[in-house]
Amino acid sequence: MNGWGRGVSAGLAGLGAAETVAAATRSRSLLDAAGQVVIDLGPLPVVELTVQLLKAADKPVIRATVAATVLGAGALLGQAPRRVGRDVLSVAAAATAGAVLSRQRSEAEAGGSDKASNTGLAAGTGALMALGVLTAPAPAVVPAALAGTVGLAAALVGQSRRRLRLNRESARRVLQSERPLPPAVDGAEGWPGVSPLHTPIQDFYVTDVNMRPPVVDLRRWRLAVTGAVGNPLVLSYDDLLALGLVEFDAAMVCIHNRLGWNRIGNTRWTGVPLHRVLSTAQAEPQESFLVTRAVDGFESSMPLRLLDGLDGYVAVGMAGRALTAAHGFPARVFIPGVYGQYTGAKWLTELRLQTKPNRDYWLPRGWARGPVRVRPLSRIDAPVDRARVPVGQTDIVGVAWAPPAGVTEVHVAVDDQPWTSAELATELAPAAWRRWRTQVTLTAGQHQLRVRCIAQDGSLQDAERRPPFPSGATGHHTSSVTAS
Ligand SMILES: Nc1nc2c(c(=O)[nH]1)N[C@H]1C(S)=C(S)[C@@H](COP(=O)(O)O)O[C@H]1N2
Ligand SMILES: [Mo]
Repeated sequence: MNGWGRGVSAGLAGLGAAETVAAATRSRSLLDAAGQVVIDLGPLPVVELTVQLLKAADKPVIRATVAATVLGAGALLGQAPRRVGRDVLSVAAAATAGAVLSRQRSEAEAGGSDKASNTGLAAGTGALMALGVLTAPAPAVVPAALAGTVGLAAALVGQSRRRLRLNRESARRVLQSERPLPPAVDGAEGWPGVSPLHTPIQDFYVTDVNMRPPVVDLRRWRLAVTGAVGNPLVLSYDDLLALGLVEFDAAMVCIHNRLGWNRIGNTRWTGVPLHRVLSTAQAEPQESFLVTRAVDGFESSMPLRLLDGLDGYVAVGMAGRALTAAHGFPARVFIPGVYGQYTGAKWLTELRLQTKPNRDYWLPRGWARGPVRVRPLSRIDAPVDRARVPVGQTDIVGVAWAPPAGVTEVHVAVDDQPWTSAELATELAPAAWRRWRTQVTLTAGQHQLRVRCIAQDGSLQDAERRPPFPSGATGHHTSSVTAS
């Protein structure tokens, strides 16, 4: 066995031991802790590029990159000339890194142990194991690497299974609301290729700054309403639900949603109107900022007067079920019409009223102080880009959104021909997305289809192509098709 092989084996054995200890003490995976540092400290241009290139695969890729870095470091270490103390020093460095990682933004109250000492123990065990393999007699190296790989795989699978189970338990609860809405139909049920009116929860995009969603233990969870309130509250889940649940249809949009992307979902939400929570707490109207804080320390805030013009909710359900862990179980703040990163925290734990502007999670990372309003946008669902269609009549379908006011018109253009109006499905709610269809006649050859919408206030979808940073993507979504 050469030095490289021994080094990689040491890395595998160390990682395996560390993850096994982390899983056994129910604390955070070391790979995740390191990935969290990457997420929290990543400079804005790098984060933007990662989102653009990796879309929803960002977290697994970050995890794999961290693992590759550990193994690469092991390989270098393994073939480096041995000097007195080299192994001990590098292993001490690894353990220190582990201890530093353990001080990261934590998953407090996430239904697992979250002690820094556990992460330190895991890092230390991994480092010792790596040292053992670096210095062990040759016949022991391969078995150690194998054991490490098995331990690593088992620990990571075990972690996600546990989360999945807790997640399922939470999602089973069916929420009864005082204002049930009629079933969601808009007349576009028979339009081939159009997005479902309500996005199935398993297809609803997930965006957040956590390597894995915090899984909250409902028995320990509380929502605190603090700061400039006459009647500070500490609400259990049942206390919160007792304030009265309503249903509403609305699209949630991520500010990273590019033209044609799926970082938008439309569903039926269940929630407590924010004004009920705030008036129960006797929020003082002169106080100007409402800070929403999550169990993981994420914070997003807004001027209180925003709620004079927009309806806000402490949402507890999507599609008639309790929120899933990924979507913020047990509660999140949602203000339809405001982009996701400004709309409020998932895994909500505190509503705080304060006079001074807040240092939100995104602020030191280069984003403007919010809230940023959702820009009206539209999307062609079918025919998809590069599709082949028959010459003659072709149906075009899609969705358009302009929450909270709604969409009043959708226009489609072929190549540089004039815009024509599309047929709109029935409006489910102004804050929901609106399905549309039209029919065009295509001659043989390549054509570019283009869509835009008009919002309730008469404003036309912005034609200028802009990236998501800093205030949301604009431009026309297009689909290039070949008729033959
Ligand atoms: N606690 C917490 N809440 C959060 C975020 C987060 O990273 N942490 N991300 C925000 C962003 S950027 C978006 S787009 C929405 C996404 O909600 P979803 O994952 O349910 O679609 O949650 C928002 N709330
Ligand atoms: Mo987002």
